[in-house]
Amino acid sequence: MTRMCRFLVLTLVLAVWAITPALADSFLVFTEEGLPKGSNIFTWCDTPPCDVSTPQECATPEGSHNLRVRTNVWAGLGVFLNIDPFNQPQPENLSAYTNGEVRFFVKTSKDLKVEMQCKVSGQTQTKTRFLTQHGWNGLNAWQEIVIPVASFTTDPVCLAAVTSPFMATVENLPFFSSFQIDNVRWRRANAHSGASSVQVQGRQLTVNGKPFVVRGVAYSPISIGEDYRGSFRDRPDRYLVDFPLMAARGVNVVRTYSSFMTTGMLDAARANGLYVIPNFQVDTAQLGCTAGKDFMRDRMRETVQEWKNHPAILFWLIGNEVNRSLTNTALCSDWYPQLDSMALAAHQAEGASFHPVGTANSETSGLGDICQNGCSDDTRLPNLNLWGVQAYRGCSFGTLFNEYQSKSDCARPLIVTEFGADAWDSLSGPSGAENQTLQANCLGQLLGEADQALAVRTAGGVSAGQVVFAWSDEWWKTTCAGSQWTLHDTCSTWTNPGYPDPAMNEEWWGIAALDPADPNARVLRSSANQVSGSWNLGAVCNARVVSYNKTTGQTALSFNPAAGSTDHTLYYGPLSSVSTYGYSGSVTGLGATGSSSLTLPSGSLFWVVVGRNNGAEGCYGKSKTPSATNERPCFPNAASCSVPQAANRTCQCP
Ligand SMILES: [Ca+2]
Ligand SMILES: [Ca+2]
Repeated sequence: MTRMCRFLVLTLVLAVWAITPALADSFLVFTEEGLPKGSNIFTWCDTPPCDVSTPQECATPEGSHNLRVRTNVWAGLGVFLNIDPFNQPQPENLSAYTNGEVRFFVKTSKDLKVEMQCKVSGQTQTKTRFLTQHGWNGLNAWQEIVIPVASFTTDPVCLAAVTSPFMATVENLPFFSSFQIDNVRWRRANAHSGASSVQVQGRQLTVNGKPFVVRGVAYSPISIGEDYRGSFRDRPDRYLVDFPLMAARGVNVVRTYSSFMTTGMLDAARANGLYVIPNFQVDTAQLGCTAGKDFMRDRMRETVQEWKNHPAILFWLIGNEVNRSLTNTALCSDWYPQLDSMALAAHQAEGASFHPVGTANSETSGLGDICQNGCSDDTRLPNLNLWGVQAYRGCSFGTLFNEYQSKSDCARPLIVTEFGADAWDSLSGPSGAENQTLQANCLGQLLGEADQALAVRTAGGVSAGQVVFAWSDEWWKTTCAGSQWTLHDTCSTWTNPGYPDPAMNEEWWGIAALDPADPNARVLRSSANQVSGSWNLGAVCNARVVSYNKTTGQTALSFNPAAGSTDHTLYYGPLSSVSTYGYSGSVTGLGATGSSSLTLPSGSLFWVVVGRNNGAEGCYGKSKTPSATNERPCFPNAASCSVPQAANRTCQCP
């Protein structure tokens, strides 16, 4: 689904409600996503109104817009935080950045005065530095400047009450000179360790050597009354509520829509057994010049360097539906070569153990943009490791997976990076109604098809996983007349005849609804049960011996794979111990297709087959003898499982 990234700046943004600022690894001051929540830009110059604008230029360090100041004699601007109803900035605690730095890009022919302000005991304090004190090369060309926060001040009281994190002023200019600023942020070093080893093997992924299937949700940490920019700051108010609920549904991956991350968010993901797929945003205006492409690649490399060592990182997704807005010529000559060079830069930034790199394409011409011969096939994109596709064909994927399989020079895994159905049925009653059953049935069909397309599940399967769109409703999204961020609008902005209700209701795609009475409440829809039924580890059903060679022990099994599994293990014991489940050994690595060959030890045995995913096991099946749980004990015994059992496993067989 297209994300609207409107560039909003120079407008007074009023805080809808106050959220305690959380400490993050970067505090974004001025980026392509605008300004911090509740902040605004103030300007000053010799002859107001000051000529301050945000021109769009290809050769811009971050995205395609920057801040430009033009003046006669002197002029400047600053970002001021938490503007109150009296147009006064209010303090923000940035003391976490005491040992950090203020980073920004500047293009100027004159030295600039760079300042920050804080408010201590009602008194404003201004701390001043000059570019020449921080390595400015004096050229009128984009240069990144790094000013240690400590060179402004080391006073903890001041840093706990920052009212302006960045001001820039030029003085005594000749006529009509200008300066430009971009990508201003406060940053502090973070230290991560224990990166997960993520590999592409054929059409599959492995994590730390084990088969891994992406069972993900699209996640935008945005509350009622906010727009997409809510994702550009640390949101413990959202993720500490959402992540445990996701994990309980069998979700193992969170797919985001920005490369903005915080250590707190990633730690919370890992604590809940989740991996994260950050999404580096691509501004297609930067594809128009070499400098723009270089800047884009530099920002990607920087993201990888900052976050590669965190164990929650699964892989890098570059671009969301970039193919949607480009002609085929531009795709083949500008975007795909750029994508490959960014993938290479990411690999080089990590060394031999790099995380995979993929992109998420929209189905603009079916799968025509993917593995296009002579344009985006494996030969042309040697550094791309996987493809993402966002598929909205209705309640069935139709021939999507076969189409991908039939492509030549296209051997990588496919991940459905978005799919789903909305929960608003415009055909219900005179004015439409929420229809959880419609959404749940549609999603259930899609989940089943996606599961069958998995390479771990079906011989010849092309898929390494899928991402449900979306975790929660987004009240900011429609742009119909009268729609508001504080309203759950039901208008439709596009039509898709593939669905039973062809009206696509952008604000209703969540498997969790939001509650206007409680910002921390999530109301799980029926569709969330479809997700847990498909993704939470289940039991193996209909296990049968297809063949058995008494002399060699060679055995062929068939079984219905456990829901949510990526692999299976067989546990056996002497038949004489069956009444006590006295296991004596195991055979691992049976795969997840439900068809396995293995060698059993000699003698009379009992055995069970158990599903496995991500280091956890599912149900061992139900005992014939009713007991407290009726679930067979784990290996080697109920008191100590050799592999932990998934908390939300199910034991049902149809
Ligand atoms: Ca609908
Ligand atoms: Ca709305």
